[in-house]
Amino acid sequence: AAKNHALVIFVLGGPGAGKGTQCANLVRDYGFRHLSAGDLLRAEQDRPGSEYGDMIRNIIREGQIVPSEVTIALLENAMQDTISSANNRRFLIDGFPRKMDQALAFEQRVVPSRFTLFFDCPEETMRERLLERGKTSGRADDNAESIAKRFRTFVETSMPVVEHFESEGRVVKVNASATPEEVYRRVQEQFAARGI
Ligand code: UP5
Ligand code: MG
Repeated sequence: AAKNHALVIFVLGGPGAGKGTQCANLVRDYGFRHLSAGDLLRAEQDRPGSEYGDMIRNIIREGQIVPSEVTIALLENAMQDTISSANNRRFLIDGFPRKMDQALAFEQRVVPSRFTLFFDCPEETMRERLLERGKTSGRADDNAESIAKRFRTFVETSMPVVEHFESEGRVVKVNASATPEEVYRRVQEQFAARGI
């Protein structure tokens, strides 16, 4: 399938590390297509007639992880749409994989990633950003209680994915506690060093 020729970069980092913010910069300057697993799940949750709406809503509020089959199907559909419509085969997959089984299933069934761009940020900084955003975001998980659960899931379930890729030498780590402009400068430096 065409998707097997796609260039995929996983974008990981804790809740509020700045994944979405930096992906927007990369879309603007490098022509990547940005697929946020969280955005796709929120859209599916709100799609009239979706059989997964309530399940996704509850899992996101609890900071847990939606079953792989659902998320991978949404990502595959979105990739396929882009490939057939725009001939755009460079993808940033944001906020996925968050669990070892998802990482293995995606790379086996869809396409191996080139590398993982990992935004490293202290929890306290991420908490401040999310609480600030929560004043206006309308996201059901931008409250102190959900944020604490998201952090816990990140440490227990998602960091092992980063460590797995790191053990294979496939992680590009960027310190994400600086200003958005400075973080982006660091990202561009890393991309340039890899010929992207
Ligand atoms: N901001 C950004 N960068 C900044 C900087 N350098 N300095 C100061 N402020 C900065 O940024 C967050 C906020 O911080 C914004 O207000 C921004 O302006 C500011 P953002 O770029 O949105 O950070 P991001 O890392 O994208 O944060 P997000 O909240 O989206 O991360 P999550 O990983 O928590 O959310 P996601 O949408 O990926 O997932 C939500 C939930 O969906 C998960 O908890 C899970 O329940 C579910 N999910 C799955 O089950 N499976 C999946 O595969 C994916 C998601
Ligand atoms: Mg995001």
